[in-house]
Amino acid sequence: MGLPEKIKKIEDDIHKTQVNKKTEHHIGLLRAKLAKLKSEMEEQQTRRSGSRLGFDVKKSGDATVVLIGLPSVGKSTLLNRLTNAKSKVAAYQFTTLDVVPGVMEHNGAKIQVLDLPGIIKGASSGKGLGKRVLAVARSADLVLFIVDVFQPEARELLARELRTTGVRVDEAPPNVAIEKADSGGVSVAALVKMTKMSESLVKDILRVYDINGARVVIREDIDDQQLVDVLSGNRVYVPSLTVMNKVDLVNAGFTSEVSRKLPHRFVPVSAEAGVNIQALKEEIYKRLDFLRIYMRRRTGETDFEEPMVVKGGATIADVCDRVHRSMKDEFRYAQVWGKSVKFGGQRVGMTHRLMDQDVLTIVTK
Ligand SMILES: Nc1nc2c(ncn2[C@@H]2O[C@H](COP(=O)(O)OP(=O)(O)OP(=O)(O)O)[C@@H](O)[C@H]2O)c(=O)[nH]1
Ligand SMILES: [Mg+2]
Repeated sequence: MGLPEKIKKIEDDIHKTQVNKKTEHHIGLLRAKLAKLKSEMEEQQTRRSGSRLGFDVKKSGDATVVLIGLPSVGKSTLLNRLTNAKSKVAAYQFTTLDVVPGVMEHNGAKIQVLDLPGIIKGASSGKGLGKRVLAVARSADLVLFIVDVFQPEARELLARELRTTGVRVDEAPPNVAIEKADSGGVSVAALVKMTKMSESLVKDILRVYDINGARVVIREDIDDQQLVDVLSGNRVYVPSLTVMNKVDLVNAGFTSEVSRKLPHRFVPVSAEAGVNIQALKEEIYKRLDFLRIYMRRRTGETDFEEPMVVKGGATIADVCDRVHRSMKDEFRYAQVWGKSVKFGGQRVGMTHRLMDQDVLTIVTK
């Protein structure tokens, strides 16, 4: 049996099985098998096509934001509003056929924004340019879902297509550690009460992934799909923001009515009329979770005029990389004043995580 037949068989099996307490284990296991076969097939296809997936675009700036939406929702119009770019805009679908980059400057950060072709249902399984578009989203720091005011429910479709390609939107990586061992079977240490899956299902799913010896430490109440995410090792976790475009076509009452019905918060804008663009820029900036780091020279003056903008979670090592290529080799220690340390001037090493508005001195050899 080839891969497609195996996949079909499991899908049918899942479909046939009624979901209840008794079948939970069975279904969880089938889902794990299905996920593994699908990624095998994915690998096979990429090998065959021989080409790299995605569009050729060089990352630049402090962070990269991608515009994901159905055709004609106004992605290109919005890119042109947010940045210096001039992406083609037209009233027919699939106007944009390639990635178009632009740069948005906000609060001292240079943010790369990528306009992309529209995607449709089935994009992740190869419809249109879908796969290539979704591949670009994998390397983004933020996904901007663009929806039309008349079709806001498209947000779910877009997130589902991303999910299928291994992108987890607004989720944190599961707090689970799997330490492989050569032998000794699988042991499970659950540090929280597990309500969504049993220990035996954890063990069986590990077996699907050919792991027969390991220590699994579970620090979060995960389900079988999250465990599969950990095992597959190629999931990416990206935050998102939803933008509702074309609000100029409706009245304010309509917009707030729509927003009440939606499970997600969104930013209403009119890309064409230029409504609420400044607020959107601010939201994008906030969602990217930037840190402003003020560098202090060894002589004692601090440059409060031009902070270095780095991504949230950045360490001293990340700052070193930004200052100079060989900085890390010359590094002795750093001193920090601000929220990330207990006292001002505290000495820290390369792995220290910085916080917004920290003042930093790097002492080199
Ligand atoms: N009324 C109104 N029309 C808009 C707005 N933004 C875009 N449009 C129009 O919607 C149509 C599609 O705009 P595009 O920016 O080309 O849409 P797109 O999402 O890039 O489309 P594709 O590249 O085909 O996926 C054009 O006719 C735009 O003028 C808006 O805020 N309000
Ligand atoms: Mg376009």
